[in-house]
Amino acid sequence: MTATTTTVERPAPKKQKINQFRRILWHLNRTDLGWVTKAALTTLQPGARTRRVAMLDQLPAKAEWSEASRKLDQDGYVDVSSLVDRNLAQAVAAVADNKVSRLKELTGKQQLGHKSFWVSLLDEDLVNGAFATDHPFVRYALQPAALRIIGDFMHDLPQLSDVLLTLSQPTPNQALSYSQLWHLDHDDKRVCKLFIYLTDVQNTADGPFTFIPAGPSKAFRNSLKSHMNDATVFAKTGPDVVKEMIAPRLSSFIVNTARCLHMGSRIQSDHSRLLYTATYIQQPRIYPEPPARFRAVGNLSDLERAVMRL
Ligand SMILES: O=C(O)CCC(=O)C(=O)O
Repeated sequence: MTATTTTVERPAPKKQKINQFRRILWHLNRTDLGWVTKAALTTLQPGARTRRVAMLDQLPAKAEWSEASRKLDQDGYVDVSSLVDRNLAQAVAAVADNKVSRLKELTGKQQLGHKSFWVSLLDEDLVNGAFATDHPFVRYALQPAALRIIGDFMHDLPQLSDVLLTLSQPTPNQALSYSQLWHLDHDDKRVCKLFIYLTDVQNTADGPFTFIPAGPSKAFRNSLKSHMNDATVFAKTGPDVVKEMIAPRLSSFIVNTARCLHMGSRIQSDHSRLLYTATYIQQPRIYPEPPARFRAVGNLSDLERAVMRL
């Protein structure tokens, strides 16, 4: 038998160049140059923003929501516990409690991610990766108070990007990683997260969401460093600017996580924390749209469809 050799033609490194270009763009978008990308993409959709703003204007308005929006703009965060619909928060909590009561069953099924301290419990609620729009997690995120407060801050109808339930647990003997370290969110240029604590967060041992308000966070605005330890951060700001969100179950707050440096889930032994998160961005997204996260179920208004891009 004779051995044959085949010469494999290597493809030109064009793809590599595109990937390199994307990587550079991704890094640039994390700095203030990302606003140029945002402006360019906005001009490619003439009239879209005007239509969204007209929809935003259809939402009810209240003086205390405007005040919350102003605080979000100025400080980068606002406690909205007294402004949001308590019944909707209870409905979120009921779903979450049910998941936690079936923790063993659900973690057995979970597709384990890279964050060992975070357990995602909602996988069973997804069809092709998408939530039904009548899911309590989606209903909470669509409530007028949230859309109005975030929308007035963005001067645009927000896009609901994702909803999430995370159970944070202790990770003894492991170095801090990912969201346990200080970071900004770079999903887009304007990112607001609406949280509900679904367990009491009474002290540092419960791993509170911890952040630095927008003003002192400016020092990190154009930093290409991604996840930083306390020493690196405090060298610039000192520790006094840090705010820990210590609050009881069902407390709800909004944070502009693209502007406020933040971390959390540093859970001490015997503690755990259950957290709901809804993430909103301003359209058009500066990165390609991910697969649909929501699927229409029941009656939806045009405004709700626009918020979820359905
Ligand atoms: O677990 C936490 O408290 C931090 C969450 C976080 O970093 C985020 O939602 O962006």
